[in-house]
Amino acid sequence: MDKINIKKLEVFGNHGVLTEETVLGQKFLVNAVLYTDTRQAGITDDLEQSINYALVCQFITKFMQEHTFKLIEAVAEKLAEAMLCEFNRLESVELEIEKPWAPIRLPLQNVSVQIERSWHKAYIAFGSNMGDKEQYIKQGIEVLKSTRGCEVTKVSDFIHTEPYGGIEQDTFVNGCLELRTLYPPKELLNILNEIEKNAKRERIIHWGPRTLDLDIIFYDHLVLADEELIVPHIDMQNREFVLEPMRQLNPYFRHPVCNLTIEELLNKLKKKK
Ligand code: PH2
Ligand code: MG
Ligand code: MG
Repeated sequence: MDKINIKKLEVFGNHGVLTEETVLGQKFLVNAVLYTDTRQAGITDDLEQSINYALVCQFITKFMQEHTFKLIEAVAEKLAEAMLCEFNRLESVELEIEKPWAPIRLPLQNVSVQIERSWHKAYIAFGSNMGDKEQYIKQGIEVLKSTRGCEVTKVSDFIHTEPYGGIEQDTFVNGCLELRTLYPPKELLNILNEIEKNAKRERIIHWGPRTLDLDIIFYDHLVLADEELIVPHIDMQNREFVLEPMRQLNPYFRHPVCNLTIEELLNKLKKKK
């Protein structure tokens, strides 16, 4: 992707572990790489089509003056999040916070922390088969929408499905949503678990009745498997109640392991039956 580079923006701030640092303040230098598509701005010569780097520099300066953190790690983390939420066209940011006057009583030239943070695209399947099923789902989606660092970009129709997996239980309402998120996979999982808990979800029977189930189906094209989380969802290719709503959202999304599109997976599953 294209980049806009900001080098050595000087900000006087009060970040530091030592009290003296938070009282007296010191010089910080910020390097930022803004990842954004500059093609349209390049063609039209229109600032509205890009990110105004003057505004970005003002934003960084104000943020670093109005907040106080002990660690430059925290300065970088919180500033990156704030920038990604503030500037619409900013897809990803590399941030380096330098502290050239770090008072460690040794002759160091410079010390800095450098991070990269991005928006990610995840697909979440939702399901409910207890109580007011649609209401539990709608409420869950509202909570996601109001979560900072999460934007719900698409929601499929709600479909009514028969229970899958051999446990006798009530019919389900199912669907999928597309999420733009700043959270890495496990933090996203924790957020979804928290929303399930707030919907009075109790984990009694594995695969049993639930007020609200929120499963990560895809996270970008990432492949991840450990005891806590498996992405893509390990059984999604066998579940029409996931593939059907996924087809509505993005039929040509390609499963990173099977290397088949949603549409191909769905056709394959339907043939099996
Ligand atoms: N979820 C399960 C088990 N079985 N069946 C349907 N129809 N819908 C579900 O969401 C579902 C299921 C475990 O997550
Ligand atoms: Mg599930
Ligand atoms: Mg689940």
